[in-house]
Parts: sequence; structure tokens; C-alpha cells
Amino acid sequence: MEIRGAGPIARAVAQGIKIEAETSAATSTDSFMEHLKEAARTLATARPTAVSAPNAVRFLYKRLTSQMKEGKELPELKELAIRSSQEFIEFSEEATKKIGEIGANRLRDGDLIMTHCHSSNVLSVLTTAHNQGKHFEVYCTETRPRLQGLIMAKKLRDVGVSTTIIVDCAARYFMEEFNHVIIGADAIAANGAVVNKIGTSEIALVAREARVRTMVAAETYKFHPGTMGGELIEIEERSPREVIHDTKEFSQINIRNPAFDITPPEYIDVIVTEMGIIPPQAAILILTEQYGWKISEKEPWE
Ligand code: RI2
Repeated sequence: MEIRGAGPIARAVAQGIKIEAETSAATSTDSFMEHLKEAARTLATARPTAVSAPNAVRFLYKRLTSQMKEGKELPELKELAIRSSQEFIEFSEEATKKIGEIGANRLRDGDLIMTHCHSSNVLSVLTTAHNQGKHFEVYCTETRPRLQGLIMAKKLRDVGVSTTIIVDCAARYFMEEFNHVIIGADAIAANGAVVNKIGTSEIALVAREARVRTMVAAETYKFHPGTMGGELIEIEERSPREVIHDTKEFSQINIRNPAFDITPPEYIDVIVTEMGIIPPQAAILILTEQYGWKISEKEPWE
């Protein structure tokens, strides 16, 4: 939890692979690939829900294995691993910028917007719209239990956006006043279901009831290839102490703390990606046509 947001997590993974490649003492291509595989396994599985982390590894390995098949030698592979990691980081930063530009086109003067948790992609949309001179107001939920919504609120305030904090359960109370709900994503399934911070699905449900549109801002590397073969996205369950600090006082009472939930595609209006705006039902096309993932492909760290 030192690194917040699924996009920044992916960039940290790429940075980790880059450092491993730079410092590897391997003397053959095989031992170099084995060394990277070990690092990839640790990095790709560090946060179970954010698919951006394993996707960063998949992205790098696709390049490495194709070059290896072409008979490239150790120095070239090392250089490729370092260069590809850097390119992924730049691609990721550029994607968030593009999402900001595309998403901002949907916002209008006078809009009242609700967001949940802290997302660098949602921040990019809102900051871009603000810098374009659009006047709007944002309501941020606190986002229990780790209060990441407060981080979002401070960042919005610091760029000059009019910002209000509400408790998570006030979403329905205010919903009819909003023009948009804008959220990020930790993972998107092949059917367009969106995994995001716990509480998102309730907000999307309430938004649908009030006929308020829900926009998801996410890079294409948040789409989960395993879901094409029926794999379920694992929801990270975190320490009870994040919910109740003094667990002794509540002894013999179970405390559950899922960090994310799943919003069905029917509750999502659009997904704003760096490639453009898509309906959630087009998620499968991103996986198959853009990335060329295949069902049950062997993972690079296996
Ligand atoms: P960006 C965050 O979770 C939130 O759920 C947020 O909506 C999502 O990641 C995407 O964030 P966490 O990984 O990639 O901080 O848009 O627990 O920054």
C-alpha cells in the first residue's frame, strides 16, 4: 500500500524488472531468463486483484520471448528488457494523459461529479477538464477503510477543483444531483465487469437507479486475459485492523475486509481507455484484437 493505484503499481513492476535486468549477474540467456522469471513471479503476484501488475510482466515477456526465439544473445536480451520496461512506463504515463483528454471531452460547465477512492486516471480526466477552463464540482467519498478518497480530495483541491467530501453511505442521498460518476479500475473482465475499490458496485447501482451515467477511466492493460477462459478475478481481502483498529475490544466478532468489488457491465455506461471510449461489452475485443491474448496462455512466470 506504499504505491496507490493500479496504474502506478504496473509502472513499479516494470521498474522492478528493469532493475533486475540491470543488476543481473547471469552469464547465459537461460540463467538471465530464469533470474527474470523469479522476479516476475514475485512482482506479478504481489497484489492479487490489480491485473495491471501481471499484465506489465506479460507485456515485457512477449517481447523478450520473441527475441529469444530469434536467437538473440545475452547483451541484446538484457538491453531489450531494460528498454522495454522503460517503454512500458512511458506508455503507461502517456495512457493516463490520453485518458484525461478523452474523458474530459464528456464533461460540461456546471457538472456535478461523484468519484470514489483515489485513481490517477480519474484525476487525469478531472484535472484536464479543469485546465480546459471547465467549471464543475466534485464530490469524493471518504472510501473506508483506508480513506483513499481523502487523498483524491486533497489532490483535486490542490489543482483548484471545487471539492466536497462525503461519507461512503451518503452516495444515494446525493445521487440525483450528479451528472456523472467517474471511477478508476483495478481490473476489467472479458465481459466488461469492472473490479474497483470496495463500494464501487453499490455506487454504480445507485447511479443506475437515478439514471446517472457511470464512466470508468482505465488503461487497456487493466483488462484481464485470464477471464477469457473463465478465470475469476481474485478479490484481495485485507487485515481486519484496517476496519477496526483495536480488534481486542471486538473479540469473538468476525471482521471481513474485502478491498475491491465487482460492478457488472450493465451498470457501466462507458470505459475511457487511451485508445478511445468503448462500451464495457467491447472488453473482449481489447483482449483478443488489441493484445492478441489467447485463452489459457501459459504465464511467463510459470
Ligand atoms: P489508477 C485503486 O486501488 C483504486 O481502486 C482505483 O480506482 C484503482 O486503484 C485505479 O487507480 P489501489 O490499488 O490506476 O490503490 O487509476 O488499492 O491510479
